[in-house]
Amino acid sequence: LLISAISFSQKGYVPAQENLENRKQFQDNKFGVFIHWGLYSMMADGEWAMNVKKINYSEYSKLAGGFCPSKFNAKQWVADIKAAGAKYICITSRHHDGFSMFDTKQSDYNIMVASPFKRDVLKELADECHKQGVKLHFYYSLLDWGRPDYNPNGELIVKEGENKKARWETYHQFMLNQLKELLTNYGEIGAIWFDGAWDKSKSFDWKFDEIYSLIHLLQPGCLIINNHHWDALQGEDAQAFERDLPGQNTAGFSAGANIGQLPLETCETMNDSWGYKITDKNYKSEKSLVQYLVKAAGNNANLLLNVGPRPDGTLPDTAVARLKAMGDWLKSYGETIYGTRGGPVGQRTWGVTTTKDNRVFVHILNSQDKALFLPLPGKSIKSARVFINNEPVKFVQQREGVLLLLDKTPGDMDYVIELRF
Ligand code: JFZ
Repeated sequence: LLISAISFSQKGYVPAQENLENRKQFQDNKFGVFIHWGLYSMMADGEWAMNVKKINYSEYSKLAGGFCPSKFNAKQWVADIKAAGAKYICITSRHHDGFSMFDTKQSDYNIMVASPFKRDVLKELADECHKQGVKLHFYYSLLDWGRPDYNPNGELIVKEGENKKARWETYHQFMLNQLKELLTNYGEIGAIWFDGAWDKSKSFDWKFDEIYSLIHLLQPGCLIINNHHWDALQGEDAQAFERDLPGQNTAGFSAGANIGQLPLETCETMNDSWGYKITDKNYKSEKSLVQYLVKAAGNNANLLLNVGPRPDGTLPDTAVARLKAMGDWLKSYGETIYGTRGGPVGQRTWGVTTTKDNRVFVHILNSQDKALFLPLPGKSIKSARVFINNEPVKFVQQREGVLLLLDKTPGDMDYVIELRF
């Protein structure tokens, strides 16, 4: 396949049958684990360390010579992530620092050539994911702090005068070549998750048409997700919301994004960092993580929850403990999350609802009231029960909805009432 020969466009993009099936499965899966792992993990100060600390690029790249995550064990990672109840993994194939965590022929700045480790961790992870039935997504940065042909805005990387020599074409070709490798050498890939488009103005031409065409040509089922914070573009298969539930904009990233028709995904950190940060102990509680997953589901979105592995290749203990806790909760309550869609009642201060077939799950996350009115005009309810023990819940059917009368004040992490219609 000659990439240079690809010129067709995504205008009028019609997703292939397997793409539509993957979109449905993606939505059914509801919960994925995000992994930010790279040279920056060695600095233990987040994935932006080079930029934040204004480290010269050639100095930073020397980290590769010491990157030897001898405790990396793909089997263990996938087992821990499965135990969390997560159904997919999205891992950084190459972050903004430009270091490729896979066997690429497009640059020597990669784990096989520049590090003493010389193991293709993405390949090991891909094989293990396929073995254990977990979908694998690749994060791919559009922005590169090191390549002069990316023409970064940051003067700290590009020497004076070098900007002028930047040739965007070679960078674009480099990305196409790497994406071809990622979609050829690692079996079935669930999604490519782009990031970094926000580095340029909205009018900048990334030639997504060509990039997306290549991906859909190589793997028509592969979902394209782009964390650009705008409305979805032609050719994309799902819409990402960074550190916010769809429709919210508390992190200030998603102001330009309306909720579209595509599957939705919210990504969030488990502590306050994406890449490993040794001082960051600010882990969200088990309760707030479970509740965030529930709220995402209630808002018809997936949760992509991040962990930042240590430079030795292991997941931080607290992260593993939190994943385990979520998995334990999902063992009991997964039925009210997996395979559901958000609604019919939108998010309220007391919680959210999810739906599957003729059932509605009322997730009471925060309420001291024994009475709860659900606006469900025109719907008549057959039964209401406490999900976990099937005990009947009294209800009063009204024209505009149903009034639930609980025996006790809901106090759990998530008190779930199942309604049948
Ligand atoms: C991006 C990355 O920069 C970050 O390192 C991480 O990978 C995260 C998942 O995605 O985060 C952003 C995205 C957007 C902006 C800043 C950071 N922005 O719009 O300024």
